[in-house]
Amino acid sequence: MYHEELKSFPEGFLWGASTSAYQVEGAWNEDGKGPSVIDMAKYPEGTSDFKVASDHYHRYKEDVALFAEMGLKAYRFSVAWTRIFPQGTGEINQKGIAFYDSLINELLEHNIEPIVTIYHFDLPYALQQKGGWLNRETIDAYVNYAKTLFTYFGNKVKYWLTINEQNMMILHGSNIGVFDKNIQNQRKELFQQNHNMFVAQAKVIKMCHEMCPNAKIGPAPNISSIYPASCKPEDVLAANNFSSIRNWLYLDIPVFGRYNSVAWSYMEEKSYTPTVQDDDMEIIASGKPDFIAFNYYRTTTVTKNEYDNYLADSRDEQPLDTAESGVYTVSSNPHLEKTQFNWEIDPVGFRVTLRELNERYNLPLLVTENGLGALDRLEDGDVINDDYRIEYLRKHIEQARLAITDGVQLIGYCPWSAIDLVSTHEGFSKHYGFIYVNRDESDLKDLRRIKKKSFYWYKKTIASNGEIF
Ligand code: BGP
Repeated sequence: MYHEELKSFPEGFLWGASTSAYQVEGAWNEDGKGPSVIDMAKYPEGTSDFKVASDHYHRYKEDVALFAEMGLKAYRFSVAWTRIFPQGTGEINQKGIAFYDSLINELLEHNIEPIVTIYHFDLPYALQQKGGWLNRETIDAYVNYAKTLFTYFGNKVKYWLTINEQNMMILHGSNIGVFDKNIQNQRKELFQQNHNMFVAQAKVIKMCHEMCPNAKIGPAPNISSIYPASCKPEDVLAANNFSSIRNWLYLDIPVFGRYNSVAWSYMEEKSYTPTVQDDDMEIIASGKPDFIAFNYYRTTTVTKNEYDNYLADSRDEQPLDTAESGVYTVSSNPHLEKTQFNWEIDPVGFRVTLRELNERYNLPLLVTENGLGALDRLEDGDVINDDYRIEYLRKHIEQARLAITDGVQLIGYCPWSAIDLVSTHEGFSKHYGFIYVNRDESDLKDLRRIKKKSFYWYKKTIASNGEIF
């Protein structure tokens, strides 16, 4: 549909930007912080670790002032579980509480709405050593951790996100650094971890509603439309399979309180089904989200899987280059351009994804990530001409507006990332931010902040409520 008149972005639209704790904060072992799985993971040689990252832990006031200058209405960040509970559970580390309290206050003073992710990949290592999400004690630890956040920050934070990209952790966890290869290959155990996370999430949603009646809470998976590579019915079926396994499994559970039937039958066929305890489904059905947050970078195209017992999970291509025997094979889409990091660019797919989510769940939607990773170059005079990023974001915002005109209830847009940070698995040179941080993979230089061209562009976009491009 080519609308002649576009609806405006709604009043109070959450124009924001995102980060996550371990990718931006640094100070990995300061003020009592314990190690997380991310701190203990091995990353490709030559890429930065997460020890200093963007040093946001020490420079958050300067960063928030820049976010305010850009005009952000919202800032989506995560709390590092190991700052609050260094061992995942036990005694509260008051210095961790003090840091986030001060960050939240700083945001509120600048009229920036905090959107808080409770858990973004960085499970406490101490819990991982006791079996991680396979051990149901982790459910209790997560609930206790979330309860602590609600107790301390529940009167200030209106938007909470339960778990970032649970689907990517399950389908891609060893690349992210949340599981080692052994765990990643134990598919049955993996889906048990998945189930336990669903139970934990539902408990926390319910608790949030009880403890913070003025707040809203939702899950934050990575959702993207799945295209069949051709109109061959078998390819269409493969796309349908992968949609259920990659996307709907993660949203049917919180929204409808049940397992997606195609995903469940896939798990049965592969002998991956989790053990579901007596009252688990009741618990799951009792924690309904207020909105759906999701991260969108690109669509995925699949064909019928032709191979027997073929399972691939390559490191080279992102976000998922996976195939499963008789289910689907991810392939590339010849109609789409790619980023320098080989990710397909698909703004129209963004509109399609927004519509699909709207039709399926009929809930308000919040985009918690969308953006372009690139090898930005600092030019003379402290200039970064990231026109490619502006182009990417502009096209996605245009499609978001079309989706709003289509009737989608979109409440906010928080691109990745507010400021440069360490990529999940491709180091510091893969820049995403509106604000440049002067360092490279190994040389920390002066870590000074420099506004990119996209900073000024986004500022104008926000000021005009998405009208000026
Ligand atoms: C998402 C994660 C983010 C972020 C982003 C970009 O999957 O939620 O943490 O890293 O992807 O990915 P990458 O850093 O691999 O380019």
